Amino acid sequence: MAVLEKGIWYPNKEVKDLSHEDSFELPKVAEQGRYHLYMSFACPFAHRPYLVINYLGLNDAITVSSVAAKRYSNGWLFDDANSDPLYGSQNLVELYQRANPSYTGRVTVPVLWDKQDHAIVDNNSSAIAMELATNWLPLAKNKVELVPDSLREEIEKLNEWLHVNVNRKVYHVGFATEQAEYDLASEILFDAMEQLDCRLSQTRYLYGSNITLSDLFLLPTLVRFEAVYEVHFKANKKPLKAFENLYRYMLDLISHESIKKTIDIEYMKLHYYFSHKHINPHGIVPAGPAISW
Ligand SMILES: N[C@@H](CCC(=O)N[C@@H](CS)C(=O)NCC(=O)O)C(=O)O
Repeated sequence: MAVLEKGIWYPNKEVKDLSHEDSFELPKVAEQGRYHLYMSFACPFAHRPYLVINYLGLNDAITVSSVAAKRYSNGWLFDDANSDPLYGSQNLVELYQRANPSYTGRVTVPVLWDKQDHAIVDNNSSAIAMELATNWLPLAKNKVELVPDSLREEIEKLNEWLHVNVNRKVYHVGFATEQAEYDLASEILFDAMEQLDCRLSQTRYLYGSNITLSDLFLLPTLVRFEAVYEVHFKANKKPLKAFENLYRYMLDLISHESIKKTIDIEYMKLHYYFSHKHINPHGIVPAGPAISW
């Protein structure tokens, strides 16, 4: 773990030692060309706003770049393949320090960056994804309402449930250090998967026949399951393929070219297997599994 505390970088400090974490609450306004999204192709949370940008066709309205796949104890880095297009920074810490020289908190992706004020607008993936899906719609080429007004409250509730029981829970499974902790996390995760599989036996997407923001919250975890979570995180109580409806749903979503192009399996594998030395000490990246989609 690694944190910034009053602007000073501690690569090996436990996050629980932090007395508080600063947040960014700059005013948000959609504006063509003004903002940049720093993300990582590996991170399921950063995948949310990246999916919204691609599905809605916001690519001309906002620029996007990824950090490097390999993460070391000193945090997210940039390299030749994935450089910082705005400032040529060496790592993400520099950007947080540039935005707020006395920042205290984790240095995470995604980051929504204001190119005009050289500032972080937000670093919360749920809030960024919601913002792009709603207030940025006028700038979108594909003007699909991912959050119809009549469903907004329900979508927010389901997104939170997905975050707690699926998107984050799979990390609790993978990072458990005691059997009982693993067993409990695995049970909660796979109960949630069963519930979702059942829901999707009745409906094409989570809310009927139209894709909503909730689908773009669930998908990032599903597309990482076979290549990473089943092996690296031992999230294999039941293979994803055996959840017939969830699997059909995942394939349906990725049949959209704008969604499929956001998925980079090789980058994901390199990131997870190489970077999590506490669960894969030699950083060996497995050859498989072969992904059939
Ligand atoms: N608040 C964040 C958390 C995102 C998050 O946990 N990102 C991970 C990568 S998947 C990260 O950057 N971790 C770095 C760290 O915790 O030091 C969000 O949901 O936007």
